[in-house]
Amino acid sequence: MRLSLANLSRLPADIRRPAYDVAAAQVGVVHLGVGAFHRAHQAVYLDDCLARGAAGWAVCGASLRSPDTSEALDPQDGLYTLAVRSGTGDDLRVIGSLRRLLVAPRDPSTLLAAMCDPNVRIVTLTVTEKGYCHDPATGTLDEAHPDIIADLANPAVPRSAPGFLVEALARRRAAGVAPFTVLCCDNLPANGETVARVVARFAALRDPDLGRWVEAEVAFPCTMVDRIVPATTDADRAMVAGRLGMEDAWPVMAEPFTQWVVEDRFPAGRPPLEDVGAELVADVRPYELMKLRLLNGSHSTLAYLGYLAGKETIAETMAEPAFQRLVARLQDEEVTSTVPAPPGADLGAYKRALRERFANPALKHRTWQIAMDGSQKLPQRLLSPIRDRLAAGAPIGFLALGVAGWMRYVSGTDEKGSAIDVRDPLAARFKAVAETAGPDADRLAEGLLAVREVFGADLPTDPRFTGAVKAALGRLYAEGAAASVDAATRG
Ligand code: CS2
Repeated sequence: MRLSLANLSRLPADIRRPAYDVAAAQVGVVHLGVGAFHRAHQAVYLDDCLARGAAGWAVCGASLRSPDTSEALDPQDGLYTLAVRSGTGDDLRVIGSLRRLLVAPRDPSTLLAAMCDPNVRIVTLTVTEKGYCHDPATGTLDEAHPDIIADLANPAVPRSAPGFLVEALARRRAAGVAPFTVLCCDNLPANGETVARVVARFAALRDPDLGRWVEAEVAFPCTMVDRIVPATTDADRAMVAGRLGMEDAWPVMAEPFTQWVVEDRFPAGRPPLEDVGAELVADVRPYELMKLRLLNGSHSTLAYLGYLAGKETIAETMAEPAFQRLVARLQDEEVTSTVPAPPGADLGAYKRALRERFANPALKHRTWQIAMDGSQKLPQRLLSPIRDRLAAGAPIGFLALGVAGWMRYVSGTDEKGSAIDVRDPLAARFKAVAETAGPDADRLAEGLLAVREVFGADLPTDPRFTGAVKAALGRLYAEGAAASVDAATRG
């Protein structure tokens, strides 16, 4: 038996299910990048909106790459299970907001048609940092990106997120349909502004007039999204099937915590998100800095150094006293001074909660998963706070240790001499640098510091930064990650 609309009534009583007529819900949101994070975050808020009677805000979810999600969920009428995992057990709930699934590479025109539906008033995105085809150091469109070149040459059959957004916006404009609001839900700095810049530039390259129209007419509110969502494993699928008494080909696993802070700028209308726990604010920036720097900055630091120390998951890494000290000192002594507290927020409580969230043993969040795409993540997570600290003449030792951990990781060889499966759009360049440098820490650091897309033009010329990173990388090679973290956090 498989999860489906017809089988909903066969679920055991302890499994929550959509409290509304799923089949009657209308699509009002197209989502690009329908992966686990979207399904454990925005889709849940929208499921709650639907349950409160906002029937026009169901989701059509598209994948820009693999057909996996659609193949798993189509036979289930788009239904899937959200398992919320804490120390006290797993709370299971079936989500119904995903009413339609599309696979962009298979059928780009159907996705474009869905984006042009006048009932669709918001296009949300979780395509990961690299999905915007931008330069991470400057936040501008990477005009040499192969997908951007392809989408400019053939705009009616896009591949990239900017390509789909601009083609759909241009078609709506031509048809006299008001533009949708573009809601980026990825962990980019100033995510709405960054995506606005990238999309307007792409549009201008197609046609300067279209570029001006996008700038003037399309809203790109900023958001801060937060929920830890590890990749689903076969053991998770088996657990869910056992509880449901039926198969779910792709449930999603999440922590209890969830937060969505949204800039309230939706000219075409929006669902009543404030009724379902989201925070609608005028300025997302302080929330974003708090989250990107304290949560994601610590996460990346734990991921690289934890992986090198032989740790499979973040919770395992956080079980080590030295790593607990690292997170505490990184956050308290370096990062907090770069984070303006959002209105009413208590940063001390936020950090304590974060450390508990990282330590949640029910979440098997792999260090390897978080280590992915470091070139796209480092700038906003570690390098921006480093810039702020340097400008203030303040020490950066723990932040630099995180950067050195990344360097050691992307060298592609672990402390036992085994290969690391480095996933990153710039992985081939890192590999070439590592091959030239061999085991020489200074040469590796110099080669990687020259990657302008990550470090920009300023940091590689600041000896306070390069000195701290080289010293930390030298110790990582000499002593290993576990001993380096231990030594760096004592005293
Ligand atoms: C993580 C994030 O994979 C990563 O890079 O740091 O996915 C993190 O779990 C989320 O941003 C939490 O909201």
